[in-house]
Amino acid sequence: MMRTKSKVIVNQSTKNEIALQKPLEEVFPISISSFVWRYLLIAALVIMLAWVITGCEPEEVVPPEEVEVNVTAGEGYFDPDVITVDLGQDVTVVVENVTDIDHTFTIDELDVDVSLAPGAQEEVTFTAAEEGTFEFYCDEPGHRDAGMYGYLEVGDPVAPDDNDEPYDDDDDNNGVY
Ligand SMILES: [Cu+2]
Repeated sequence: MMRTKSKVIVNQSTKNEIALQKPLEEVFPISISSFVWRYLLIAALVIMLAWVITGCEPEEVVPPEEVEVNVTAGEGYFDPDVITVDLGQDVTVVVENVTDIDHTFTIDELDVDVSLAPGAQEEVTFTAAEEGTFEFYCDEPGHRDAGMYGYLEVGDPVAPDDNDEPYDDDDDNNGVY
């Protein structure tokens, strides 16, 4: 009883499909279905490709345009001794000399050269326009060797192999100068 009933429904829908397909094929002698489907498939592939490419791109990180860093110039050290900024940032370094002798805060590559009187606090602003690692140091005689140096890392940081090794370790005076 049930089997007979469902058989009738199947037969009816098959008849309906045939009835719908026939006029379309008559109006468009070249196969309309494969023609349309080809373009739909290409469109779908283009959309998927665009989606994949967009998805694979790293998310754009927009760093703040300006950054301020406080640095202490002490007896034989800068603190911090590594400053990390993003490429293109305008960097303001505020250096405080906490000793009773003269120091400088110098970065050769960026034309930064600030003199620091005893107890003085000075600030210098520059643009981190180039990616890389740049040494900052004190230009007073002997101070660089004594440990008054550090590194400004711009963009993708390339840390020196050993930050404890000064540029010239020949005369190790253990921070005394
Ligand atoms: Cu110094």
